[in-house]
Parts: sequence; structure tokens; C-alpha cells
Amino acid sequence: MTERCQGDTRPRTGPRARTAIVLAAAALLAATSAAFLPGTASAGTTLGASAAEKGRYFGTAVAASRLSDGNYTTILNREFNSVTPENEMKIDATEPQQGRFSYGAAEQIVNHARSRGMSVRGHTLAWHSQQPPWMESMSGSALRSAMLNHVTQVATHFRGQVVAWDVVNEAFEDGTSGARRNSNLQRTGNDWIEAAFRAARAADPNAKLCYNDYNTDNWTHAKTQAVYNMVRDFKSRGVPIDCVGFQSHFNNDSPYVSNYRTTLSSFAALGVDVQVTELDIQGASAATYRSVVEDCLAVARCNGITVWGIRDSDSWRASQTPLLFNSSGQKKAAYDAVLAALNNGTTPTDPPTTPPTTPPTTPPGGSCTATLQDSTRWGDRFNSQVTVSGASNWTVVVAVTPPQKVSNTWNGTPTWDSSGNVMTMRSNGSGNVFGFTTMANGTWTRPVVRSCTVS
Ligand code: 9MR
Repeated sequence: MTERCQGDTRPRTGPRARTAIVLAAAALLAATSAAFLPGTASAGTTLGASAAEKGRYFGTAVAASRLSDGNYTTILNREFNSVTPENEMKIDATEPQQGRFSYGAAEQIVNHARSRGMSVRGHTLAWHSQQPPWMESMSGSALRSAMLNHVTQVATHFRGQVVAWDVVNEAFEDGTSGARRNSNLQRTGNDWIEAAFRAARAADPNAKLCYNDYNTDNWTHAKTQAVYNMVRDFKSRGVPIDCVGFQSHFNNDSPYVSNYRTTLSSFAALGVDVQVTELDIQGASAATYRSVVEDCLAVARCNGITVWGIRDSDSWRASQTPLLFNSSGQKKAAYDAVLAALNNGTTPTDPPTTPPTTPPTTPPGGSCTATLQDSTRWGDRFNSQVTVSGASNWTVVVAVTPPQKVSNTWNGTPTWDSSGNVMTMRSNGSGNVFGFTTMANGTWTRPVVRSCTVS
């Protein structure tokens, strides 16, 4: 893997019901009420669980080469519920020779994540940097075709396994011009970005498609405005874009600014999700980390934060000690600030009314009881919380109603049946309360606890 960042002009510092009664009760409640508990302060003890209680994910960049490091994977598996391959899905890694695709390292990360219930962000399909030599030397219509084929092949290979793709990365100039970056891809024609998004949509129709960039945090900067104008144009013309990633590599030359929340909310108002995709902060100021988390929680469509590495020693800017864990893997003050911000954060929408609960189920032969309670609701999704009593080594089966999909879970290890609608959640030592987020997809029926058994 090349460590070179070609063309990078930045400063180098950056839930059966067993009885008919249960089913009938659940159906009645679902038909008559969409009542939900308020978004209360949570008491998650890990970044991923706390973010999930707020309907968000908390992720990290992962390097495949570090998955054999026990200290690294202990923290990864405990704290995070989303991963982004740091380099393994880039063009030079996935298509080192034209038409010969190589997915091993990326699959290692994807399998590690998905087998543990973590979601995956795909990074990145089209970029001026980290191109393999064969692509660097191409131009014109041949490059355009090669780029579109790359997008199609990689997005097709990982179809259904990646929740969001950084389709295009870093396509705008720094500075005050507001211009597109002068790259070989840009020189194939100004429509190369939308062409990439259309190819990605065709290849992986259910993934969220993001534009991702850095130095787009300050609302007043020309680059931020240029990206905003592109996204507004894409939305107005039906170009398939779903999200914007803000890398948010904060350092002394490119510091966090207080209008960051304005930036996030302004983009979200265009009708896209916003995500903090590569967060690191020179010196790891606890106050700044807290501000970033609070800004994201204040914007309903800010649906996740990814830090660009786990321990300082894992960072591309290790000397700036910009991450949440020190090089020994111990939590830093910034970690405590982030966890506190996630736990104290308010949820932005839809105040609840009465908190209905499904009756407890006690299956034959089982000696545990699982009670499902509705929790926070957003415009497109809702959280449910399941409390288990009677055993610590429990297995609970929960069903959602198609086309609903579970998008996030916490405090348990989930597996799904082939339909993807029945989730078997097993205890993972995080206690007797687990939760999950359901994407409504237009259906607001409450998930049903089918069984609770002792394993
Ligand atoms: O962290 C990545 C580092 O290991 C690579 O050497 C570098 C080369 O391009 O890319 C780093 O990740 C970058 C990400 O893909 C895009 N945004 C900037 C990140 C830091 O350079």
C-alpha cells in the first residue's frame, strides 16, 4: 500500500409472540398509537452504544494490518459500531491493475465489522489520489470509462454490505477559488462527479451515496460554499446524492470553527444526510471534541461520526496525538468528553406521548422475560429498547415488519434470518438491556418480541 497522497495539497499537519394475545396487543398498539418515550439522557458506557441510543453510529477508520493487534481489536470491538476501511477500498488497493480487482484486505475489514453488527462506510470509489499507476497515466474518454467501470465493479462487489459510499472524494480546490480541483478526472469533463454517482446508484441501489471532502467545515469558506452549490444543483436535477461527508481533520492551520453547526445544518436543509467522516483534532482538545459531537447531535440529519483511527499511534498524524485513545490504548480526556456529550445529547424531534410497552413474553421452557419499549422516534426511524430479566446469558428473537430494516443495534450481538426481518440478539456481557434502531421505510409497526431463551 502506498502511503503517498498524490495531489494532496493540504498542510501535512491535518427483537412468536407465543400467544395470540401478545400479537393482538402489539398490533392494536401499533395501529392506534405512535407514541414514544422522550429522548432522555442515556447512560451508555461505550461510544457506539451511546451514539446508537441517539440514533447515530460512532465509527472509526480501520486498517486491516492492525486487526491482528489484540489491544486494537479489543477497543474496536468494544467501542465502535461503524468502520471505514482507511486505505483498503481505495482505487490502488481494489484495482491495482486495470480490470484485475483485489478485495482481500477490504473484505477482511468488512467481515470483521459485519460479523460483529458494525456497519461499514465505503471509502472511496473515485478520487484524484491513491490512483494506481495505470489510472494516473490515463486521460479523456478512456479514463472516464475506466473510472465508471471501477465505481460499478467495486460498488457491485460490496452491494448490500456497505451502508454509505464516499462515491467521490476531495474534488474541490482549496483556497478562495471555489473551483473544482484540476485533476485527471476533472479533465474528463465537469460532469464526472454526477456520472460517478449515477454509476454507484445503479450498482448498489440501497446504499447511501456521499460526497466527501476536507476543509469544508467553515461555512464562510469558498470551498464549503462551492460544495454546497454542487449538492444543491445535484438535488435540483435529480442526481442521486444522499449524503455529504465532512472529513473534519482539525489542526492549527484548519481549526474547528463555531459555525460548524451552521455548515452541517445548512447542508442537511438541502435534503441530504451529513456525516462527520474522518474526525481528528490536533492535540485532542476535549472541549473541541465535545463541540463537534454536540454540533452533530443538534442536527437531525447528522447520522454519524467517524474518527480517523483508534489510538494516537494509529493516526496518519500520530505526532499530533489527535485521537481518543493514547498509544497504549487508554482513554484520553477527549474520550470522556465525547462519551458525556453523546449521553447528555438531546434528540431533535418528535416528542412522544404515552409510553406503551408490549406485555412480557415468557416462552415455554424459557426462564427469561423480554420486554420491548419504544424509545426515540425520528422522521425516518425509531429506537426500541428491550429489557431482559431472569438470566444473563439470554437470547431474544425480535421481528420487524417489512419493509422495515434494523439499521443499528447496541449492547448485544445480532444475527438475522435470511429475510433480514427477524433478529436474534444474544447477550454480549453488556448487561440486560439492549436496543436497536429500525428504519421505518414508511411502516411504523412496533417490532415484536418472539422469544426469550437462556442459552
Ligand atoms: O489515513 C490515510 C493514510 O494512511 C494514507 O497514507 C493517506 C494517503 O492518501 O490517506 C489517508 O486517509 C485520507 C483519506 O483517505 C481521505 N481524507 C484524508 C485522509 C488523511 O490523509
